[in-house]
Amino acid sequence: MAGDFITKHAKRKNTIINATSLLLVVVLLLVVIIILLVLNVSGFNMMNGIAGMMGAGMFSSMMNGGSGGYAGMMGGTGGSVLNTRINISTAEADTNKLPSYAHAYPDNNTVLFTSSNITLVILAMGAQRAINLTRAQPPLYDSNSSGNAFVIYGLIDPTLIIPRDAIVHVEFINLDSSEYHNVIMTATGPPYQYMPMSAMNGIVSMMPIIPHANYSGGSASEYNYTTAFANTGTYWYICMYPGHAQMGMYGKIIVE
Ligand SMILES: [Cu+2]
Repeated sequence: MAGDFITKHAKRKNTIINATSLLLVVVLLLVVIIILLVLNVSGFNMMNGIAGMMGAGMFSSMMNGGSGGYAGMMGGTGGSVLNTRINISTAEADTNKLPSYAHAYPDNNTVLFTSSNITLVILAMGAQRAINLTRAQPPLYDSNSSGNAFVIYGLIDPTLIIPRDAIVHVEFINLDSSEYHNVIMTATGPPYQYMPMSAMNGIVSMMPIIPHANYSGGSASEYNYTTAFANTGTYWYICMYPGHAQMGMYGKIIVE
């Protein structure tokens, strides 16, 4: 009888200790979560943090498999590099350096490429900044001044005409002062949802979402990759950051 009592008492004491340590763990976890939230709110934009994680972690490692490149997996030529020390004024000047094999037609917002080896400089920024920089007009679907845009050889979200099987060296530079961007190429056209996952159907090339430029330091993030279109037809270049393609951050590619 006495033994039974001692065992019961010990068990009860154990339960109390277990409950106390569980409570301690929960409180500790809550404190950590609160600290993380406070850091997020004061330190940096939470969406950017999540998109950055999606970009650098999910897209890069899952899709690109490190340095091999998604284009390589898909039969393109692959290879990708992230450079975070591109000078902002150099990048702005690059958009007006039209290569000899590229012809820009502002009247119908089109850039025609006539080479089988193409360098495609793509800048990302706010739509109003794109207008100020190029003095060109965005397409109607991207004319909301609070939206975002691509600038390619002095035009805003132009239609690109590219020969089939041409090797396309994409030099993507994020010139935005506050938003993350990327550029992917896909056979799926608009409309796009807030999370533009439909673009994964017919995907041609993929890259991480990269950080905005640092204007006080004068530098921007650049990401280079190489791709190719094996079939003629209509494709699209779009930004995968949540909401951007939905608001018009995309353009058409005609492969012929
Ligand atoms: Cu974007």
